[in-house]
Amino acid sequence: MKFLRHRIFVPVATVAVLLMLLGGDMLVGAHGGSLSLIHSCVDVQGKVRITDENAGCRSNEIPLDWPKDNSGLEAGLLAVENYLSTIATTVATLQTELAAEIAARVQGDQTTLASANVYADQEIADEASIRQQADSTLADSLASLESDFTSYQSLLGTAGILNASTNPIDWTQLKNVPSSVVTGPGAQDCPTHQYAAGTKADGSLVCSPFPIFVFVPATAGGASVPLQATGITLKSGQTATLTASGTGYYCPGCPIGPDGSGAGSTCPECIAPDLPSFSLIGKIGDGPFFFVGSGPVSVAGSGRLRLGFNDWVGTYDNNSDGFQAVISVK
Ligand SMILES: [Ca+2]
Repeated sequence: MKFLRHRIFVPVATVAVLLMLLGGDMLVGAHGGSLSLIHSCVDVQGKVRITDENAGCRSNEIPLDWPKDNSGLEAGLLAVENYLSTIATTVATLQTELAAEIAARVQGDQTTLASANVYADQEIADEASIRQQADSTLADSLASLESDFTSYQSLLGTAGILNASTNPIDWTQLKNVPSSVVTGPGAQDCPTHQYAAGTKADGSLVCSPFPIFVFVPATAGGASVPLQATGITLKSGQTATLTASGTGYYCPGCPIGPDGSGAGSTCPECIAPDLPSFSLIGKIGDGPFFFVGSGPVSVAGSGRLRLGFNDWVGTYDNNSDGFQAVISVK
């Protein structure tokens, strides 16, 4: 037995691992009942346990049988040794493969983690970039709004601007705007010999001494340009006195003064057929057109005073320049 222990000691140390790994179940077996053999079980430490012919080996043992005359015992031991050696080799291979698999998985996990970190970093960077862009856009919008607001504040604080026809703001669409801002101030609201030059945001008037100077473009009265507002709203009993000068063009290369074709002449094709062609004309409220020319001419009525150019209907688009009107109200 000393010899047997020595010969199988080395491999069984490894077999022990395999037995533990595999639970030893695969090596358990009965001895087949042959009475011509000596039956034994060899444990993982190389100890031989003689058994009867029908016994089974334990989970940590392998069966070993040899003839009762001991013939073939050496061959059997060699077979066991070879078998254990093979198992040891297999275990070593499995251990190597297991170590490689573990290393590969660790490497794979590290690679995946690194990729995830790179992806996450990129996502964070992208998100930060988007946020920065949004912040920048918002800042630009706020700056633009602030600029617009400053401009509107300036408009609100400037006399004569709120209800100007050139003002892009439609005050009639706004809430809490004083009615005088929307309709325009009346001349009667200012002291005698003064006119309402404009309205402040609080509805109070800005009054200025007459006369008022109003430029009337030669396009005023056509389909695309309304009659020129003067800012004057005449009340019954008031009289406006107008004079005018300057040169308008009723076509390219066609200059004309405020009298047009001359007092007393008519123009059936014009917007005011009974008045001289290409002359400065006026209207109070919804009343009829009246001739202004170079003036002076005094008119009375009730309503807004507006001025225009008496061109042929549909021929205003080729007009340019215009007349300077001077208006006083009493
Ligand atoms: Ca024309």
